[in-house]
Amino acid sequence: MPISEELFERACRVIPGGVNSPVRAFNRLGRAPFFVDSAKGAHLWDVDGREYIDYVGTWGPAILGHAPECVVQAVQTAVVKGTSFGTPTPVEVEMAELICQLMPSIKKVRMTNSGTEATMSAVRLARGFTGRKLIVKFAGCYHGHGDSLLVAAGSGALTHGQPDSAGVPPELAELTIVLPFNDEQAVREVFRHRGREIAGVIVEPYPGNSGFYLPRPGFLEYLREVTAHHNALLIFDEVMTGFRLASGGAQQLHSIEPDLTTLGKIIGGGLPVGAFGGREDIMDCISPLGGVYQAGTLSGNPLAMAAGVAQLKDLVATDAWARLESLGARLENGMQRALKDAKKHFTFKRCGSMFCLHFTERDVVDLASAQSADFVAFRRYFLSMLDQGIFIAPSPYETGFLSTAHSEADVDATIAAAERALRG
Ligand code: HOZ
Repeated sequence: MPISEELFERACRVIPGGVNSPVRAFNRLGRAPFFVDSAKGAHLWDVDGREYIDYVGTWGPAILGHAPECVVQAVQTAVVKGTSFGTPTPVEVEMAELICQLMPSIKKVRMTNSGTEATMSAVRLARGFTGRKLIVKFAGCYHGHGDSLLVAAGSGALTHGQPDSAGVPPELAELTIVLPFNDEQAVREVFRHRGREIAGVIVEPYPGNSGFYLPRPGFLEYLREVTAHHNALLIFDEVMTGFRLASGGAQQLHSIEPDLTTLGKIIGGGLPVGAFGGREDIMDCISPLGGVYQAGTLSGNPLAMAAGVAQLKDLVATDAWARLESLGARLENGMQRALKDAKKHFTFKRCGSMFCLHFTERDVVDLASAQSADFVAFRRYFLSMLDQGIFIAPSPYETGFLSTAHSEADVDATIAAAERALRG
């Protein structure tokens, strides 16, 4: 029996579903997940010695690929000085300054240990600052697993059929208004009726948790306008897009200044991390300056900060975004060609290094269109790609990630594998 299968059997006995996060399960795909032994650059090796070109990229953080030299060195240097102190360290200041410099809408930033903590805290802060209760989110967007945001959620919650999680009291869920992404009219209506009760709108500016798709021209700009008009806060969840779509994230692409931004993934270089930041008057409402409480023993952890600072500095120094765009364009062209050759009219969406092949002929602009995808076709494609040594997320509702470590040869091999998978 392959070692992965043995491990999975053992894991299932002691870990719910055998995994420490539901997105890692291959449940609906009829196979056990593989267990990783090691990773370097754009490649993963499993415990059975199989090699994969990786497009999961640890769900976003690995923008320089796995174990990049700069991150490994930074962590090695930091670890011998101690792993956590529960008191401030210089590298936390460096990280905060770097974030504020790269994302000018952020005047002050607080570090957390995960994206979930960041979004949960941003929502509490929006409520504390405005004195209002309602939060608006968009169907299929995933903002971590805080109670207020596990309503019509994407990612693993959607994949496993639990977009509205059990255990979230209805009284709390009622405070979250869910609207279709890209539907300006729906946003207008809700603000017309309940504008004075809305603390904030939280949005993934480029949704990446019900597959990946793009905002219609003007949609994000409208969110900025309507929230400002009603004194509600605009929260950009840039956990996935931050420092990935551009040095200043999606907000830079649209020249929008959200009131608050949530971050994670890339800023930890693969170590556990999150952050939320924004306008100074809002951020100063957080304890110990203000009455909104938020805390964490390991927040601003020196290893995570060292890794994240090293990764961010390398991205800037190498202008990684130009390289990512060129790889992304190569992949997109090749995939469109492969689709055409296979006479499949599926929808391919991409921005920079984020992409998704939707197994539907409809244009994908929101959750409903993403859900029109053919799951059986996805499953066939996923298994064929895996068998050919290409690892994409085990769900049609996730995003593919390129890294600067992917080579043109990796991308071309992926396109060739996709051609075979689509024909099969
Ligand atoms: N935000 C991640 C991708 N959708 C989810 C990662 C996880 O839940 O483990």
